[in-house]
Amino acid sequence: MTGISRDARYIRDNVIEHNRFFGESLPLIASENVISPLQREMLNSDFNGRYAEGLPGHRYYQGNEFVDRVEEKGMELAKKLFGCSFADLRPISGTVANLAVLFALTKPGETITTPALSDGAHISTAKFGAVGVRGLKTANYPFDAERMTLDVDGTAKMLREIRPGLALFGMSLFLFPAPLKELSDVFAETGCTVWYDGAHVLGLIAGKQFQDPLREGAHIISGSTHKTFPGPNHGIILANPKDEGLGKALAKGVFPGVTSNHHLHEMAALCIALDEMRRFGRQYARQIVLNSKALAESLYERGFDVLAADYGFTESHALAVNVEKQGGGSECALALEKANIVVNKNLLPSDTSPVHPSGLRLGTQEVTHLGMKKGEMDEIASFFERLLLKKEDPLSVSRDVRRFKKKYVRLKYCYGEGYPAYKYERFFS
Ligand code: DSN
Repeated sequence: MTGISRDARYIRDNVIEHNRFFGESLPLIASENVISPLQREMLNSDFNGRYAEGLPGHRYYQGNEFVDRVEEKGMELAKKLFGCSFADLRPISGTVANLAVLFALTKPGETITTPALSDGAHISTAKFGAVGVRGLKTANYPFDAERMTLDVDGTAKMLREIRPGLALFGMSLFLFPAPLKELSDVFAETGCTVWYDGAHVLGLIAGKQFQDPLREGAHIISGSTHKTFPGPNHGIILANPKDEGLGKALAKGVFPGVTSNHHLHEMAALCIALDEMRRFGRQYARQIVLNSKALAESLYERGFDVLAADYGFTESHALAVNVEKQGGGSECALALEKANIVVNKNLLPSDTSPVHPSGLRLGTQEVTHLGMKKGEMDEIASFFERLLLKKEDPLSVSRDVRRFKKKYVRLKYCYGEGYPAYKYERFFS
């Protein structure tokens, strides 16, 4: 076999180093996760190199017999898991899913209502993100920063005044359920289509440990499939369309709207993830929420300014900490990385600079996937305390983090439980 080039070796070495780094670190970014060995097998299949534009049974290429079977099974699994009549597994990311919804349901120049970026909305709802690409205007809901959720009365008033065709809910800093039930009368009165960006909480919804948007007033859920939902990097749209036209419009928004091919290897891995969540989802999602509450409590007791302290901190996988007094989000995130703790800086309500925000956002979905429970959350909080409050040297904290992490590098809540989560498989020596 021909040896690989220096450049190829350089690339591979860096990927191997990345795997090693994550294997030795505490992954606490609220939008990430690791996947099961069976999903990895799908990613490594010949589906990667193929095209299947269109929907099962209505493709533009030959060679799709088995792809069609897989995608049909996945759509069936998604409909059952989320209790809906429409499932599209073709968006190749959460943002692409959002673009597809926007292409299906809006026209340039219209106004949609959304949460504000600084209150935790996703970048695709901003003018310089997907809604801007679609040429839309946005109006932001009023927010209750104490409770870290929308101000229900203010939002109701705003929806009555603006009467948007499309009202978007859902966040990237998603601590508490969106008040859909509370607003359902207003939705009916104004006739808006209610769209829920569930990227962050999709696994919690699948595991029945958060709100159930499609039963609370939402018509559409979009999302990525790799956060609390422990699947491949991909996207999904789920809906209970008000009429047949809505399902058709959504499907057309995806293809030919904003995708051509839909990354079939990821789609196959997503189908496995849907099945894994049917089997393991409840237990997994329950532990994620228990862990985020425990981590928030332990950080708070150690002296951190964890948001929404009077309201139980969080009901999701995520929590937010104001670290202004410890030097701000950027500085703290960098210090944590030196200690092998991976988090991201985050805008908090009233912040204006995304480069120097005052917050850190933490998520427990990946450490939960690795088998951690309440006791481990306390241990993690103690690393934060040593580093950010007691200002201990990052390298000495890092030594203890790496020692601690050695026990948590194998997957739970999936087929192949116990498989090494950060394993790198070599094909060349
Ligand atoms: N950028 C992701 C997040 O961290 O929330 C969402 O796409």
